Formats: sequence, structure tokens, C-alpha cells
Amino acid sequence: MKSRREFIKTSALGLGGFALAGGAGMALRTAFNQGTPGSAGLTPDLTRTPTYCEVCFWKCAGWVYKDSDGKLWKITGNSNDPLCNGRLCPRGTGGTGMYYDQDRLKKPLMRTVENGRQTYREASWEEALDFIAARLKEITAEHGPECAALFTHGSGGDYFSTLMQAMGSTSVAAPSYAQCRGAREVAFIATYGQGVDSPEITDIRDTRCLVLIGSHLGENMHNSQVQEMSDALAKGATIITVDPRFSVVAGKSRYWLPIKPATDLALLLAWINVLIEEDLYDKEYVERHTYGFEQLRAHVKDMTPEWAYGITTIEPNTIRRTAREMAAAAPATLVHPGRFVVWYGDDTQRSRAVAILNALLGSWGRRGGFYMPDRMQVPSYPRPPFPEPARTWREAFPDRFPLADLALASGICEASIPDTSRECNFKAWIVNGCNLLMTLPNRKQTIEALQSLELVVVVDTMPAEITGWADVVLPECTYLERYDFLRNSPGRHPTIALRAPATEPLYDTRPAYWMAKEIAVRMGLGEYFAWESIEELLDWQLKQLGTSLEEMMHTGVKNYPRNFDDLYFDEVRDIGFFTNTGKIELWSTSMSAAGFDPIPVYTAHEEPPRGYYRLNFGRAPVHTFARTINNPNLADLMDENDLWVNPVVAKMWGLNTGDYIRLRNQDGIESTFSIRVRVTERIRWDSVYMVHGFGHKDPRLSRAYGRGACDTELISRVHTDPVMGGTGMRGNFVTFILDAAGKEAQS
Ligand SMILES: Nc1nc2c(c(=O)[nH]1)N[C@H]1C(S)=C(S)[C@@H](COP(=O)(O)OP(=O)(O)OC[C@H]3O[C@@H](n4cnc5c(=O)[nH]c(N)nc54)[C@H](O)[C@@H]3O)O[C@H]1N2
Ligand SMILES: Nc1nc2c(c(=O)[nH]1)N[C@H]1C(S)=C(S)[C@@H](COP(=O)(O)OP(=O)(O)OC[C@H]3O[C@@H](n4cnc5c(=O)[nH]c(N)nc54)[C@H](O)[C@@H]3O)O[C@H]1N2
Ligand code: SF4
Ligand SMILES: [Mo]
Repeated sequence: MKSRREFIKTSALGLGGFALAGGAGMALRTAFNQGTPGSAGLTPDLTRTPTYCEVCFWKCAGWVYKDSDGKLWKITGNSNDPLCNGRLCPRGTGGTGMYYDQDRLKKPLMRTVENGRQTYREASWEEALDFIAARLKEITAEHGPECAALFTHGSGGDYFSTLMQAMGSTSVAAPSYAQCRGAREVAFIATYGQGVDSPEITDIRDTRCLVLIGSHLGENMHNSQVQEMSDALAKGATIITVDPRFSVVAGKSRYWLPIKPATDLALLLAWINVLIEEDLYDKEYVERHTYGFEQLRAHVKDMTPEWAYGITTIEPNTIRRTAREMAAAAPATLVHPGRFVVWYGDDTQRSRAVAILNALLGSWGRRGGFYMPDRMQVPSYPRPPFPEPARTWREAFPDRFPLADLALASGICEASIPDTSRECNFKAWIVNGCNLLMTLPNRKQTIEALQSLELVVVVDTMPAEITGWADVVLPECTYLERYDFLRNSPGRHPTIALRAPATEPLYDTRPAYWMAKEIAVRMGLGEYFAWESIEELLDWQLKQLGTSLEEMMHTGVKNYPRNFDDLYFDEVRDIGFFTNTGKIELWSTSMSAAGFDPIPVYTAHEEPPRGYYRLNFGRAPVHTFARTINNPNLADLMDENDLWVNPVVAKMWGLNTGDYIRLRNQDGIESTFSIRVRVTERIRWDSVYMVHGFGHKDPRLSRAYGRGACDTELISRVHTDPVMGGTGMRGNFVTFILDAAGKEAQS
């Protein structure tokens, strides 16, 4: 099939963008590098503007400092903010690099054909927005509004989501669901009738025993979690880390369990076995609040530590001892539910086991376990009701993923590939702040979908790989140059935060709220964006929250007391849970009704073939996904990723630290770029490890292009979770290509 759309190597762009980059961008960067406030009496008069950080999605509130020449000096944490307690992580501190990055998108771009080749040309906002509105109208008139989908991660998504719903489409998907924490949410909803949310409602601050299962807090830098973990450690909390890799937090843990990858469910079931067989569980809590205990007891009867040893390689004594530690500290024991949980395709079941373990320890709703969150009700600006969609993304999967409660980014991608058996094919995408080529596994499928669509609009700040597939690229200004919606995070008490522009947008960039409203107006949907200006909208909302835009410009954050004294469960009153039985379901009625095991069952996963190693990946403290690799400040701290290789494996292959090699996966896919070897005991012999986000292919990313290897391109095999459609990504295996010519060495 001839594809509608080719990837435009963005180096094919007109010189206009580069000329600008070399001019304003470089000058600003040089200025930025000249000093920091406080150095040798050079500190000028600085003004500060409130913001919340967009370098990751924790949304820490902070202050942006600017001098009278308009130079941005630094960003610091807002000390009244419970998400950061006045301290930003290294990525947040480096946020000014997003503003000063000379590679930023600078003008709207439109796909065109020149001399028979597809390329981009710069366009005015008027032309780009007119084109998008007209195409959306045509395409939705022909195929129904439901054929349009939005992919989004980040704040502008709210405005585009309003646009979608005003059009009549509810297909709004974030990769943070099916490619991240969706399975965890579904499992906790099945067990407790409530998810874990973001920020997680984990009471790490007061925990006495923290169990981390493939959750590498400290490299995973979600701010207040990491701060609370240090506080808990200082207070003498025990940490039990289960990770095939010796992570940073493993080094701080009393127990490190270097589990054989893909076997965690067996360990969890054995822990449950020990708690029940040794009578260590919280009997009163289980009696009062749970449903299905006897079935659980019968189910795990034979799942002894000896049984789990054969599967996990963790010794029975260690399993028993760690279970007893958990019980001794309970209910202030927190078996952390993790966040990136889409591993092997049975992730809802593994997360269910985590939920059940916490229930036996009585930690849900108890100090040092999970607290009950509170948040404000932020009023929505008056608008007409959204039209009822004739069909949703679900219709594309009538018999699959019954417990998915949000749209699946990977599912919409799959359903965008024309297929006569399917009712619901997608024809138009708006992609806001997601680099789908780096984010979705099975890149071949993503490209096939992108080639089939009738319209692709990408809203981004950077020339990310996804922009090369757009028909129209809309350059958003960075978070430092715009207002956004009010941050309203769940937490121990309600708290809101304001993001205001610290400076004018550079180049010809605009905020997402403006773009979404302009497209809506052009489509005759302006009444859904009835506010005159974003300031008016924010002030209207803030006045109803007992403050104002003016006050928030001075405070940045407003904290509110809880409405009720219900941070933890009342020991006397009965608690109702939003499950079918009103109880914590150890035996899940909703899983059973949907045809799944009501109590998790361990099944073995595929092992690496001979000469191959499991591809393990994770986070680096100074980068967020693929989005910060080009950030000048953060690239200075880490500009490529390493491949961790166990010394035994390195010896077999003749590899040394510092060698550059390429990788080939089980499907014959080779890494585009080479990666530097790091020989270390910190990884098991059956796996290799790299930090996610490197190996960018777009030459316009001058610092990120070709640096390191990309995990995503090697994740071609996806183990899809039948319960909710999560894309298990850890079942891929790689071997080494030792020289540039691609000759494979013999092991
Ligand atoms: N292989 C692999 N895949 C993964 C993961 C992994 O570890 N390995 N992790 C998964 C997880 S946990 C998640 S949550 C997802 C994350 O997936 P994504 O959120 O899609 O992450 P990024 O690839 O960083 O894409 C973010 C894009 O947003 C752009 N951007 C940054 N700031 C702004 C802004 O202010 N406005 C706009 N419009 N755009 C902006 C960036 O330039 C970048 O192109 O990825 C998942 N996919
Ligand atoms: N600095 C930084 N922090 C971040 C982010 C970021 O991009 N940068 N992203 C944020 C987001 S959206 C997310 S979802 C989280 C992700 O952070 P986490 O939820 O902590 O998860 P992962 O990145 O999957 O964690 C990888 C860890 O799992 C281990 N692991 C691999 N396979 C197995 C296995 O089979 N069993 C066990 N027990 N462990 C295994 C790896 O060795 C590694 O240490 O981080 C958040 N925090
Ligand atoms: S954790 Fe770091 S990167 Fe994420 S929002 Fe907070 S300061 Fe920004
Ligand atoms: Mo995530």
C-alpha cells in the first residue's frame, strides 16, 4: 500500500529555522551561561513569577527568577508546596534549558511537496489553523466526529480534550495509561474501589517498612516521594527492594532481592502464603474490611517460599524473613504499587497481588501505608453540554480489555490501521506533548498507523520524532512562557498552584489553550471556550476558590484544610469501599465477572534464547523519558546512556567498559546507533540495562541526535494485558553486535 505520509527528515527543512536558531537562541543561551544569581555581587534585581514544573508530571510548584533584561536566571521550589517542599529535582532546576534550547520549534510548519519530495514549509498561524479546522470539519463530516483522536501527556491536553469532546469524540488517550500505570489503577480499583492516583497516595513519610518492587525511587525522581523516602530512612524505616538490578535504592535497603526477571508474582504469592500460614496478617482488619479471605487462603496454600525459590531464585529464608519484617512494621508497611507497571502482560494480576498483600498488612487507609486523598473542586467555565458520541474508542475492541477505564493510546494506534473487520477506524490525530515514536512499543505499528491517517497535527515544543510525521506542526511555547490550567493535585490536603508566564513566548510560538480555542472558533465551536482571555478564566475560577489571580501571582500555591478528618480510616466506624461487595476484594468479583482469575495465578514467561539477554530499562535522575535529552542544562549532566552488562557476560563476549556496540533484538531489529558498554556487577547475568529516552533520530535535535541507543526501537514484541490493554514491554531480548560492520561476535 502506498503511504499517504512519509517521515520528513527534518534536516530537509528550510534554512529559516536554523538561521533563527543560530541567532536569537544561541545569543540567549550564551547569556544564560554567564552566571548565576549571587555570584560575585553580580546579582541584578530579580523578579519572580509562579509556575509549576512541566519537566515531568509531578508538577512541583516553583518560582522563575528573571532580571530586568528579561533573562531567566533560575527556577526554585515553592516552599509552601507539598509536592516539592521548596526543593526541585535536578530536572526541574534545569527547566530553563527548555526555554533556551536553540533547537526549539519556532514557527508553524506545513507538509508540502517540492520537486516531487515531501517537505515542510513555514506557515502563518492563520493559515495553519484555518487548514486544521477545515480538514477536521471535512474528515469528521465524512467519517463521524468519533474518527478523531487526541494523544496527550501534559498540561495543554485539557484544552485539546475540550475541543475533541466539543466535536463529539471521547477518544482522548495518554501513554501514561496503557504504557505506564493503567494496570496498577485497574488492579487497585478492582480491590479497593479506588486507584492509587498521581501523585500516589503512598504514605512514605510515616512508613516503617517500604517494599519496592521494580520501583527505583531515587532514579525515578518523583520529588516528594524521594524526599519522604529519605525522611523515612532517617527515622529508621526498613527498605526491601526487589529488583534484578542493584538500583540506587537497593544500596540503601536492608534487603535487596535480586529477583529473576518476570517472576515477581510468584514472590508476592509466597509472601501472602507466609503471612497467612504464620498467622502474621492483620486479622481484625481482614475480618472487618475484606471479602474472599478463605478463598485466598486456599489458593496460596501450596505457594510456599520453597515453591517460589525455584521460580524467583530468592531463597526461602529471605522470603520468610522479609515477610516477617513487613508484618512486624504493619500497618505502617507500604508495599509500593510502582508506577511503570506494564512489564509482562499479566500486570493487572501482579498489581492485584500487591494490592492483596497490602490488605493483609492492613496498610490501606492507615498511617505509613496509604492515606485517603483530598482535593479541591475547581469549577469549569460555563459551556454547553458536550454532544453524546455515537461510538467510543471501545467499539474498536468489542471483546477485549473489558476493565480498561480510559482510552488506550496503543489501542487507538492499532485501530487507526484500516481493517475491513473493524467499525471504528481513526482518521485524524492531534498529538499534544507525546513523542509516540519513543513512547509506544511496536514502532512498526505506529508508523503504519501514521501513514494511514488523513490528518496528523502535532503540538510540541521540540522537533521530536513525531513531528516528522505531521501534516501540520504547531509550536507550543514552553511552560515558562504561558499560563495553564490550575494544578489541582490530590494529596494529604487540597492544594492548588498557578502557572503564569515568566516571559513572553520566544519566536512565533503560542500556548495550547490559545491554539485549541482558535481551532474551536474556526469550527463553529467557540461557545465551548467562552472565556475572553485565560486570565479571565483563571481569575473566575480562583475567586470561587477563595483567592484571585492577583493573590496567586504573589503566593503561587494555596493550601486548604481537609474537609473531614479522614486522612486515615476511623478505627470505629465502618468503611464502605466502591467495589461490588462494598469490601476490599481479595477475591475480585469484577475480575471474575469479566472472565479473569479472581485471585492472581502465577504463569511462567518466556526466557531469553541462547546468546540473548533480557532488555531491561529505567530512568536516570537527570532526565525525563525522551523529552529532556536535548535540554542543554541536562545534556551537560548526562548526554548518552550506557548498556549495563554483567562481568560474566562481558568476559564471554570480550566486552570492556567504554566499548561501543550495537544491539539486535529477537525479531532481528538492530539499534540504529551504538551504545557504550558499562561492565558492572549491578545487573544480573540474564539481563542488560539501559536508561530509556536516548538514541534520538531527528537531526534537528543537535545534542540528542545519535547519542546512545533507543530502548523503544528494540521493543517490537508486546505482551498485551488482556484485562486492560497495557502494553507489556519487558519481554524483549537482545544480543550484541560487536563491530560497526554489524558482524556478530560468537559467545
Ligand atoms: N520504551 C519505553 N517506552 C516507554 C517508557 C519506557 O520506559 N520505555 N515509559 C513509558 C511511560 S512510564 C510513560 S509515562 C510514557 C511517556 O510518554 P511521553 O509523555 O510521550 O514522553 P516523551 O517521549 O518524553 O514525549 C513528550 C513530548 O512532549 C514534548 N513536550 C515537552 N514539553 C511540552 C510542552 O510544554 N508542550 C507540548 N505541546 N509538548 C511538550 C516533548 O518535546 C516530547 O516530544 O512513555 C512510556 N513509554
Ligand atoms: N528521573 C526521572 N524520574 C521519573 C521519570 C523520568 O522519566 N525520569 N518518569 C516518571 C514516570 S512517568 C514513571 S512511570 C516512573 C517509572 O519509574 P518506576 O515505576 O520506578 O519504574 P521503572 O522505570 O519501570 O523501574 C525500572 C526498575 O525496574 C527494574 N526491573 C526490571 N525488570 C524487573 C522485574 O522483572 N522485576 C522487578 N522486580 N524489577 C524489575 C529495573 O531494574 C529498574 O530498576 O518514574 C517517574 N519518575
Ligand atoms: S519531580 Fe522534578 S521534573 Fe518532576 S515536576 Fe518536580 S521538579 Fe519538575
Ligand atoms: Mo509513566
